[in-house]
Amino acid sequence: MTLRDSLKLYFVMGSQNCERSPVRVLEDALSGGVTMFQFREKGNRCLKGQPKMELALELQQLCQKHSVPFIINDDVELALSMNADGVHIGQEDESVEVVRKKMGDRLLGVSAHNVTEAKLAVESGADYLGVGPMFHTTTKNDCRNIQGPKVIESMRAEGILLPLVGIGGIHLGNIQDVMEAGSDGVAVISAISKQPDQTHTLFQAVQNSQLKSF
Ligand code: FQP
Ligand code: MG
Repeated sequence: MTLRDSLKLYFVMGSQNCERSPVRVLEDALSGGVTMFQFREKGNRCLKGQPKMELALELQQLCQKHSVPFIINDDVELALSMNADGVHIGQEDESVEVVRKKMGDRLLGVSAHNVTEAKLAVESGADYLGVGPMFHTTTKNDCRNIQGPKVIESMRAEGILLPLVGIGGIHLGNIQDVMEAGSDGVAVISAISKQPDQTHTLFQAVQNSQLKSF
């Protein structure tokens, strides 16, 4: 599978996002067709230290069973120590160049909110971009202004060819708008963590809107 394929339905989650056991939530999500997973243990009621690492290891094993890339949010040291497939960092995290050196050939995702940030991330060695927030979201409390799918359109128009996913407030009803703007896939937290049994429906929606955009 190419990275573009892996980004189709990117599930981002930590224990703070789950109404039941995160292991069960991820199991259902993987069975439903999630193509990439990011462990984002962050915010209210999140785990730290040893319990965080133990959960990370358990979720990594599930991903390996399904041959789905396992990415860690923010925590580069944890990613290296457990040999994760990659990390995702944002504009407020360590610099892209430094993390690229630490990560070697592993995957490096970078958040970009506009064309300038996107170009800089590409030059600095990102493998893919997370672009958002696409829509209103209550999941991330320090979130930026809503960019809308148009920001993806403008990145493509400015010649950014790197694989990218939209994130932020994405659900069944707006997947098509994100895909038609030129996204390779969608990243979601709540749409799956609150309804893991809806995963396959979301996957179908990504697949269908992808066919239409060609
Ligand atoms: N895009 C993606 C994904 N994952 C993310 N975690 C973010 C964007 C946001 O550092 P950041 O990254 O701006 O905030 P936080 O560390 O709180 O998540 F690629 F999955 F689309
Ligand atoms: Mg971050």
